Amino acid sequence: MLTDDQKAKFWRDGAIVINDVIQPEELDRLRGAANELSDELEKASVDEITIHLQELTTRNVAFRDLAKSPMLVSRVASLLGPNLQIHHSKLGAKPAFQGKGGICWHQDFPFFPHTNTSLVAVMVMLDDSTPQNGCMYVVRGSHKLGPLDHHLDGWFTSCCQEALPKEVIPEDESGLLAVTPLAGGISIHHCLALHMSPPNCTDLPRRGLIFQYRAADAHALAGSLPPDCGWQVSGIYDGHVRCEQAIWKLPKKFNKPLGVSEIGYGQAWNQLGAKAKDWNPPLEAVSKHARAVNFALPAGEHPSLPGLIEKLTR
Ligand SMILES: O=C(O)CCC(=O)C(=O)O
Repeated sequence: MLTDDQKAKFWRDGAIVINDVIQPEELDRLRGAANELSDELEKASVDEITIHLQELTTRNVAFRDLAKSPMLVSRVASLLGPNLQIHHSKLGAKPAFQGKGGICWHQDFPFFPHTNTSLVAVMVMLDDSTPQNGCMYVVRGSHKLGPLDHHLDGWFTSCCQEALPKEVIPEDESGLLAVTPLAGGISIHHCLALHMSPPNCTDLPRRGLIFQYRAADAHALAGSLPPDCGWQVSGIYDGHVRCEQAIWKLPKKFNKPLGVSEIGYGQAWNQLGAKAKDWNPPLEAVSKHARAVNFALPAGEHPSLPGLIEKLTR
């Protein structure tokens, strides 16, 4: 369970850090399980970029046990209620030393919109997370902004493209929460928290196990789902869908020619009958939202904290 103070901090900032959650023997077991994935990480070029190796709960029973453990689930239940499912899970591995692996400013929700925003990610650190090795930074309070646009020229970019309202731009570094759990600690961040992480500038990798939880009444607006999506880790699923009154943009993934799987998460999003598809103007013509701002990180750069804030203001 979270304390009242932890809950208040989470709902104020959009994220919290809790140390000493995983006992040393369990941490060894999880590191051993993660080491077994090193070939896969290498195949995925972990020396070059941060790899998010998906389907973590299917890869080792140690990860499955952890996802369902009261250590994590009871804390998430303090925020989202007792009926909880996994949406997806992954190993996040940031490359060592070479100043690589930066992740631009983004929210998680626009990647996988649901009927409501009762989703949080728990990151369990296998290594200490520090500013030097590319810890996550969250714009405090940004989860209250609602979903921001991550599209450019009609295509989903993975990076927030929207200028923030003035009142939300941090005046100084205190407006950013550095998410720095030590190994065995966890962070929990809200699906709308605007966050990024700079490159790793140490000679050691930085690994975290990421579990995306959702309230059981949050339904994904998607037609194809991660393999562990919908796994009930606590409470019940009673068939109700809770819909928040708001406007979500569906991520139009990857710049492929129209008609060749332009919708990355399946066809349930399709709202066009066979004839209307021919009669309508091309999708680009109606969904183009080019913005002046792109929060992507230049490759190889380890920006200062004022530099990170500047990226939110441009
Ligand atoms: O690994 C990190 O530092 C950031 C992870 C992240 O941004 C995410 O999972 O959405």
